[in-house]
Amino acid sequence: MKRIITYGTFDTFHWGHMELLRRAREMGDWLAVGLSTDEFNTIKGKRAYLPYKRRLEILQAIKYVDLVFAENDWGQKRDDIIKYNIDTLVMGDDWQGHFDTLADVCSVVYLTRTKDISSTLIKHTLEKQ
Ligand code: C2G
Repeated sequence: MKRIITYGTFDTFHWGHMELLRRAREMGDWLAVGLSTDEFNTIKGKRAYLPYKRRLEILQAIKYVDLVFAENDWGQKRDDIIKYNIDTLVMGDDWQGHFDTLADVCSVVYLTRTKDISSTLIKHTLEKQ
């Protein structure tokens, strides 16, 4: 049973997020997602359009996702990987290299970001209306 983990805000859920989750899930048998809380987004300098509760409900409805838990800070990944007995951490390649320090507890894979879609683009389009 190959267990995969990934993290993110997943605001205004879109096919770029879906493609990341699909490819991550297809690398194994089980996928956990660390979902950034609203408080952690403040630390990340991000303001999500949707509150955590809504973003959680959306991710829980995605067939590629087996577990969603709160991501509260940058430093919890190592503990999460051990707690959930993770084989592979998967992130989009905008994070290329950022999590290589975790390579002693799991493999780390960066997948190509899906082009021409982002939560920022969606939010800007929404705000213009
Ligand atoms: N993503 C993607 N293609 C896009 C947009 C996003 O592949 N067009 C990927 C990102 O690379 C990331 C995941 O989808 O792996 C979630 O994206 P965000 O919600 O923007 O995540 P981020 O704010 O980068 O948070 O501790 C890690 C952070 O929580 C990651």
